[in-house]
Amino acid sequence: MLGSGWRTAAARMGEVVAEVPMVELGGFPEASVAGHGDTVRSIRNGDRRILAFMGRVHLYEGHHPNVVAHGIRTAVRAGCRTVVLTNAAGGLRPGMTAGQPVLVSDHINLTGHTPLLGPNDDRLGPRFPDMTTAYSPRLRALARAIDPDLEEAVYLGLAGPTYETPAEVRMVAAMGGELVGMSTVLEAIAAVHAGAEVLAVSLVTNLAAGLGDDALDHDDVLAVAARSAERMGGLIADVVGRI
Ligand code: 8IG
Repeated sequence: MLGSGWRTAAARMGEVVAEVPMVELGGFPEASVAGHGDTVRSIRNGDRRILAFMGRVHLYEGHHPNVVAHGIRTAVRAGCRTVVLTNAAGGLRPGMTAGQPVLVSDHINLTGHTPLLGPNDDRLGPRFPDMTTAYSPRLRALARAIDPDLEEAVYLGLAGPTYETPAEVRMVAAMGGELVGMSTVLEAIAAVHAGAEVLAVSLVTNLAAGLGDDALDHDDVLAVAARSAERMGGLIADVVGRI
């Protein structure tokens, strides 16, 4: 699932054998302005088959957590056993810099939501999923073997769409959040529930509000993401090729 700044990575994953608008698959929301025309690609990479979601649904767009998780559940039902989540995020840990990719080692879900409310469908997964190793240690080790400079950090997920106030940034840091963003945690929960192995990679596009010199601006975020696209594309394609 390719978030902001990561979409060009799909071009390096292999041969595209099909590309379908998500809305045509059913269960996905009508294209919003932001997510206009997002597609899913079926990619062949040697013996592997990759489903690349060229964009995602966010909670802040007003969608139910089950809609946010729908792509993950669709992929797992289609046979995917590994879920790779990418995102852009704010960095809190001292020393982090814009343009740096970071492996997510764990998360704190402060969105106030989960895609697991309601009766549990035992065919999909357990009522009380274990989250001890939600972000696969095996896949993180594999990614670090490819790029030894990769750091790991705890991702704290908020609903957004506002960036944090300075007081909220202090709260996030006090709670142990080292990356902060508006995606990923609900998808990771749905993937773990469904029995998939999860790898998540954040692209630090900005230092969290108040930690950098400037006010946060979405265009700056996109500019950093665009500059990092090449490295991110290579990284994710290499990882996916070796899973
Ligand atoms: I890119 O600083 C990106 N997404 N919540 N805070 C939150 N989400 C983000 C940020 C950030 N940067």
